[in-house]
Amino acid sequence: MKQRLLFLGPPGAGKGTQAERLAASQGLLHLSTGDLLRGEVAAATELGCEAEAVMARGELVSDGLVLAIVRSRLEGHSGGWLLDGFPRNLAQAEALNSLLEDLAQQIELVVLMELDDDRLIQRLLGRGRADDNEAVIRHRLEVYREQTEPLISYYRQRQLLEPVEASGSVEAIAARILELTS
Ligand code: B4P
Repeated sequence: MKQRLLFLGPPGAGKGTQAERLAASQGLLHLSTGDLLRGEVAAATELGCEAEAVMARGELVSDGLVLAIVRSRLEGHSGGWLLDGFPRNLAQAEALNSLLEDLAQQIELVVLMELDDDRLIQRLLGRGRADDNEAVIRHRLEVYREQTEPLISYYRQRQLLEPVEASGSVEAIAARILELTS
């Protein structure tokens, strides 16, 4: 079983849903930068106050903030991990590479969850989080295309990328992912 994984994909593809499930069943540390940022917002920390307005607009929080969060969680953790929603641009991917070099660890698999825009929008409208109204969702999709999609060829070139069709039941998608990680 692969122990160091990234989940990549557009907003609403189900990264969080699948990551939580796989991490629990395989005993991996689940690091969702979205969840961690929402935790900071809820606790009204300095970082949370900085992140709140950016997230509400559907834009990406600054690389420095996100990196500090990821670094503090990965340092001192010796087991496997699953990064969900991070990296989200090339600068974050490069920063992750140097962090992993420092820790003498390597990514073993990048799971790309693929779903068409209509279904992404339907799912997110159904979820109804604070940043899930249609205008913000469309902006998040644009941000994904511009900033996150370049990571697909980045990880493909490194022969780490495995695409997964993210439609169907949660169980069916989980089974597809499990097969890739075994
Ligand atoms: P995230 O928290 O990462 O959330 P997401 O991409 O919108 O959703 P995800 O793909 O995880 O979908 P989910 O499982 O919830 O990002 C939120 C914001 O945080 C970003 O916009 C940004 O501002 C900030 N941020 C996060 N990471 C950052 C970073 N690295 N750098 C900078 N900023 C960062 O599923 C969505 C819905 O679909 C749910 O309602 C779920 O129940 C449903 N669903 C899941 N699977 C389904 C299925 N098979 N069938 C039907 N419905 C399904």
